[in-house]
Amino acid sequence: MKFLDLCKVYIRSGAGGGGCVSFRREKYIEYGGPDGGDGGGGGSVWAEAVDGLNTLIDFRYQQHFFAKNGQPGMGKQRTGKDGEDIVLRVPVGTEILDEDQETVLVDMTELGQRVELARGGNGGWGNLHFKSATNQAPRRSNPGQDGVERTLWLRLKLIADVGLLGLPNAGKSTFLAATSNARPKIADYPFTTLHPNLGVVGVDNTEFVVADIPGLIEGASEGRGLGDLFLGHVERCAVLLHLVDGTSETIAEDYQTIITELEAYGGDLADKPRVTVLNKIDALDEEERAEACKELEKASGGAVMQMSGVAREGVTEVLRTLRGQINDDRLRHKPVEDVEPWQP
Ligand SMILES: Nc1nc2c(ncn2[C@@H]2O[C@H](COP(=O)(O)OP(=O)(O)OP(=O)(O)O)[C@@H](O)[C@H]2O)c(=O)[nH]1
Ligand SMILES: [Mg+2]
Repeated sequence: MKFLDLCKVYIRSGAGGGGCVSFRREKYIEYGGPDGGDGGGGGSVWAEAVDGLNTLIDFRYQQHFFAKNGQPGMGKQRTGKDGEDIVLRVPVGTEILDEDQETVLVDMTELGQRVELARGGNGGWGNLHFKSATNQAPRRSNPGQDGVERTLWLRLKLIADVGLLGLPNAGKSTFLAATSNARPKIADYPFTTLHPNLGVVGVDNTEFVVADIPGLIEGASEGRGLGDLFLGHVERCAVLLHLVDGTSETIAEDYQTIITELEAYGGDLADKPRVTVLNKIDALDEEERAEACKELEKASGGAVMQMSGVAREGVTEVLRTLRGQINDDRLRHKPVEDVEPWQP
């Protein structure tokens, strides 16, 4: 699955209906007076952040969103009907940008957030509205206001739930590739990953987003390697997954290097829930596994899980543990497919 993260939409709010010029005409009633009603207001175009979406794919198929015009006023003091509003349903985390693709108009970060993108035109006044003591038979009415036409961009920033941490070559990209549909570059040299990758990972009917970032090295906070700016991408994560290469000779130091960099980065990153995993256990025998695990447990002072991204050993357990650290309202639930397949 490819992440559609940028879409262009064309929106137009409805124009208001015109006011009406009309006079009361009835048998035996002289000077019936003006009775032209007002026009109805045009519909507005709104955006709303809704649950259960995680791509902008719907906007690939429908790009035009035009709200209805208001109906004109009519005689007998009848007001025209208002045009109906239109709502663009976008996933949480969508940014709405102006036509220049740079100005961010609004960032839809909260569930249920609603913004008006284009207001419908007001309806015009009918001549009933213009009657006064000195002008008892006005022959004027207002036209309705025009609608607003805009071209906008929607940009979805997937907010990752899990951030991957580790030295270069710890197997971060391999883990992402093994568990999601993302296809990051994987190779046995450091700094294979130059840009963060996102993938949607599914476990037990729930889904969450994992971010794979470039490896950190000692001194990253001072700009060594690729620096630690990438940690910004995992700042909003619920939990961090720290991978330690089990085939390394220096497991305890490897672990400590990352923790030192995390603390140097500042913010609350070092206080985030963290899952520590000994990776690449397929390359170790029983004895080596136990030894490496003990060393890592001692260094981290907490529980350590074992996994192999290549052999997919222990991967599901790690995913379940991560899932347990993510709030239920952050998790995306897979749509239940209980619709019967169509049959002739
Ligand atoms: N034996 C073994 N090798 C692994 C495992 N996971 C990754 N590797 C190997 O380790 C090397 C580095 O893997 P990557 O996934 O690119 O590592 P990375 O952490 O993304 O590295 P950077 O992007 O450079 O930070 C590759 O040659 C992988 O084949 C594993 O579970 N077992
Ligand atoms: Mg990588």
